[in-house]
Amino acid sequence: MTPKVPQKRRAAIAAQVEKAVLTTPVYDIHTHLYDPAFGELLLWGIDDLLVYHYLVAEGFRQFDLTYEQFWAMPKSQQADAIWNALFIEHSPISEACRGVLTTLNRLSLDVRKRDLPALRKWFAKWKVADYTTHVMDVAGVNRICMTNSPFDDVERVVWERGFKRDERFTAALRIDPLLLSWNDTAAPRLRDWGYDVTPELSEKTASEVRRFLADWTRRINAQYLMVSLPPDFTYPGDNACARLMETAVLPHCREFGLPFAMMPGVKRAVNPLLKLAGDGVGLCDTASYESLIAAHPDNQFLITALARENQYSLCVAARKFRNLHLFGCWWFTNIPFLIEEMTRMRLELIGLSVTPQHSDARVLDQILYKWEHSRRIIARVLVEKYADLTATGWEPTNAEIQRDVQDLFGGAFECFCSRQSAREAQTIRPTVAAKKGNRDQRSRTTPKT
Ligand code: RAT
Ligand code: ZN
Repeated sequence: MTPKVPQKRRAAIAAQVEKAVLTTPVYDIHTHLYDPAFGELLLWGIDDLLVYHYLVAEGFRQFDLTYEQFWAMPKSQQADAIWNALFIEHSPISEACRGVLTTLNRLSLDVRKRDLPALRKWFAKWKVADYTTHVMDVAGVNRICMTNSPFDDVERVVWERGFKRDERFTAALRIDPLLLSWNDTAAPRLRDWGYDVTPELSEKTASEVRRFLADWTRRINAQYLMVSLPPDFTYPGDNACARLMETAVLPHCREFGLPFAMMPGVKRAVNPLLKLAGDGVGLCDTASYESLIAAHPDNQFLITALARENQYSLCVAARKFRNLHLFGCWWFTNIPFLIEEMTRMRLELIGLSVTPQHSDARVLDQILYKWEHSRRIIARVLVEKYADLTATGWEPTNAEIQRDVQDLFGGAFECFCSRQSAREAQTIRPTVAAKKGNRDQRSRTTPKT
């Protein structure tokens, strides 16, 4: 039997791990936040916290209001309704409710008074630029990856106009309509924007889609491409999604040295009356993802799946494919019970080659609670793991613990992304230096101010 770790030694490990986990800055690799230059697209403050779609779904379980009545209200009234239903009339114990309270607590606001007007007054004093810095400092988040869709009309014009980038905000090119609504949305839009595509996926069309992806990759300096996928996605398959992946998206990712992030398992609009809050979950077919990854060994894939039941087979897939990196506890899995289970399972099956969490924040302030809650769980699991090592006589040093935590909070992700670049340098271009030149050129071509 492995010897037990003395209580004192365990307490010392816990102190070291907690310090590292609570103080190491995070690169938040998937959010719906925006560089402040996007103005109103960057949501923040108490009303946006309260009308978060996770809370809207919970609110409707308590409201007497009809869907129409709720959606007809201005934002502040919707926030009042959610506050009353979920915080005043019932104790706010769900993860999304608790999140609002952790957020306020991290901002040093007194939540005991249950005084929504006073909270609104406090937020009204802030200017967005200062508030962004304040929130990022308190949350210990130093970089935030946005989700950027050329198909979003409000967002697209900001990119086309050009602006001075805030270096703390990186970009990810989101392409759901391209892969999931080719005929109805993407093909006509691309044609409007001057790309010579046809609904049939000819060679010419694939090359025009690649031109579109190249333009947007350069314009936003994308760090990766991403898509959310329905449970019934299959590969190989004779569908537009799989064919566009093969003929345009994956060749593009190889050319630019970028990973392709897939988020499987979302059933869009299960209840359309709930709008953004109306999406559901379904099991994905892990074998399809294995086939896709196996067929493209020169691509790097990031995956976060929505269904709890897919997490185990994906961990096993990650053991088989070095070009697959798992990340985050996405959306409905972002609750303490599942974060703990998933983190423990991932660390036990794939060690530290994983990014255990992303925030998916839609409101800036949410990074305060999402990271606070996850950090505590990650620390708890790590303490257990290091204690197990100590029991064998392998004493983890402070420096080793620090290194490991940095990997979990963005280091492993960046290393994974740069591996794609290195591979590209070997297979497509002659030297790493040439690749670096390509990256520099990409940043240079990002439109300025
Ligand atoms: O978590 C969420 O806010 C969802 O609405 C989705 O946006 C999801 O994260 C996604 O990226 O599709
Ligand atoms: Zn998201």
